[in-house]
Amino acid sequence: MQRILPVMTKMDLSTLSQKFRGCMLGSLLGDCLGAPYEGDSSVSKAVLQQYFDKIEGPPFKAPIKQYTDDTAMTKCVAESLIDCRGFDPQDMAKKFVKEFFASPRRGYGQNVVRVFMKLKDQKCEDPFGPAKEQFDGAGSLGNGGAMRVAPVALFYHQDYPALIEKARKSALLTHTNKLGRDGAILQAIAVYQGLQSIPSEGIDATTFIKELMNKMHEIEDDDYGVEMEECRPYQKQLSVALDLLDADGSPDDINTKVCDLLGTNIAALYSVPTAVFCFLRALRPIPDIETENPFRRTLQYAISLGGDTDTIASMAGAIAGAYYGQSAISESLQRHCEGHAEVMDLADRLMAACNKP
Ligand code: AR6
Ligand code: MG
Repeated sequence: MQRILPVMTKMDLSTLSQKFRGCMLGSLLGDCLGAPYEGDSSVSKAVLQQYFDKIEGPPFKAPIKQYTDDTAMTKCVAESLIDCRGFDPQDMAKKFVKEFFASPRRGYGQNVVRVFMKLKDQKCEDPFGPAKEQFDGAGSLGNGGAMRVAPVALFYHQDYPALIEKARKSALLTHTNKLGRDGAILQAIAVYQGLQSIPSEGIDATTFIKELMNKMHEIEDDDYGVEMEECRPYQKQLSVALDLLDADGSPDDINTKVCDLLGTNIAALYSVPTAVFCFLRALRPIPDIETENPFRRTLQYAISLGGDTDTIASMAGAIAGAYYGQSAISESLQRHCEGHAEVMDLADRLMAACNKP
């Protein structure tokens, strides 16, 4: 039976390096290539086919596709883990603040900006404080914690309990609502599972999701509050994803259900399970997406759903990249994206840092 490896087996270093690079590049490419379509209700598959064919085709001169807050913050997370040899909340908060004030127009969420301002005022003395005050104390439930968490999953891939704890804490710097926080944990686990799975052995999508549900069962508790229909919302959304993977119906009907039931918006609950679904659905061909390459298929499919295209494609790209590795990611696609050499270098340094005793 195809399987997810239950515990990290020793992977040879060149495979691991490919996967680190794949993850960081996947996250970047999803962000850069998805950003032009952010906010569209859905994107025509024909338009996207042309867009990807052109970018992947013979070199041509075109403005480079800029990355957004997703990558700006992912880079900070990676740099901080490298510099501090692990998670240091104050250092990470300082890097977020420095990056935001150096380049504020990257499409940050409307409210997270307040966290950066407060952190700046108090010189990051209490790095977890300002996030707790968001939304009158309810905390942000946006996908901003999840969109940047991939480097945490890479860095702590040899220590699963630490991976969970640091994913949680890295999210809490800006997102204290359980939904925002647990979305980051789910995304970190999905990257971890992608990293551990071997493409030549294949992935069974059902097993992958059930494994995520089991792991989220350990994370989710039942005090979400009365407004939640379900006590374990991420497990519920993952079970919806599981059903949709096998759903009968026309491609358009299924896509409508994916958008309606899984969601494509900036809430972590309605975007992280969607990203996981995109990765798993793209393991096999998708009607009207013409490519042999399942990494590209993942991004093309994620963007076609519309909504928060850059972040959903970035999260799906991070999982897919961690699974397929750098060699699956076309260099032409990379060349059109701002910062591609930089994130590859970050991937290498992240791997060197986490393998140091
Ligand atoms: N109650 C009501 N609305 C909320 C709540 C809440 N508790 N939490 C979040 N929102 P923010 P992010 C809504 O600012 O998560 C960018 O495109 C509210 O409308 O914490 O870092 C990024 O690339 C708020 O403005 O930012 C991400 O894709 C919005 O969610 C995305 O935005 C975003 O929450 C989320 O960024
Ligand atoms: Mg976004």
